[in-house]
Amino acid sequence: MRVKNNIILAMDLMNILDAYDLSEEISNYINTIKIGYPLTLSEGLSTINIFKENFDFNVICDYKVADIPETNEKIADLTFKAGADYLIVHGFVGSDSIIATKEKAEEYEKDIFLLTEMSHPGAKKFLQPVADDIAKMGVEMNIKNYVAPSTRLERLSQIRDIVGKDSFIISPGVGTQGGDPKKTLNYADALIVGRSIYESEDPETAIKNFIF
Ligand code: FNU
Repeated sequence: MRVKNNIILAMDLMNILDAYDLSEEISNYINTIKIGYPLTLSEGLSTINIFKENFDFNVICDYKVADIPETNEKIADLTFKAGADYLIVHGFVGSDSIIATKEKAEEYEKDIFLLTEMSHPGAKKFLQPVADDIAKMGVEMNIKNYVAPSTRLERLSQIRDIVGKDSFIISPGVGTQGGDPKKTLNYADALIVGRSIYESEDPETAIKNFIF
C-alpha cells in the first residue's frame, strides 16, 4: 500500500457534502482516507464509492469489527462489496473472528488491518495488557497491516518490534490527541489524522504540518 505523504485522513465528518468539499480541497496531498461510523451511519455505505469514483482514494473502513466469526463475515462482505479497500478489525476477539474477515477480504482481493492497542487513555486498562499478544497472533496469522497508537511511542515501538519491519503500521492519535507526528513516523508507516485537519479553518495548511 502506498500512502501519499504518509497521511491518512480520518473523514469523521457527519455529512457527505462537507466530506466532498474537504476532499476537493486536499486531494492533491493525500490518496488515502479512513471512514468510520460517524460518516457511514450518517450517510450510508454508498459514501465509499463517492470517494473512489470522484477522487480515486484508497478507502479504509474503520468499523473495528469485533463479533463472532459468522457476523464478522457478514460485516466484511457488505463492506468490501460496497467498495472498501481495507477493513479495520479488532484483535481482542481472537483468531477465528479475524480469519472470517481476512478470508472475506481475500475473496475481494482486498485486505484487513488488525487493531492492536488503541490510542485513548482508557485503552491502558483492558487493551494494553493484551496488545502485544494480539500483535504476536497477527504475525502467526500472517497479517501484514496493523493499527497502533501514536500517543504512547514506547508501545508503538514495541508493537513495531513484534510485527517486524516489513509489516505496515498506521497510527492514530497525532495532533488533537497529543501524539507527535514526526516521532510517530520513526515507527509507523503512515499517520491517521482527523480533527487537526477537518476542524481547521485552513485544511490545506493544516495538512502541510503533517508532511515531513
Ligand atoms: P483524530 N482511532 C483512534 N484511536 O483515534 N481507529 C485508535 O486507537 C483507533 C482508531 C480513530 O483524533 C478515531 O476513531 F484504533 O481526530 C478517529 O477516526 O485525529 C481517528 O482515528 C483519529 O482522529
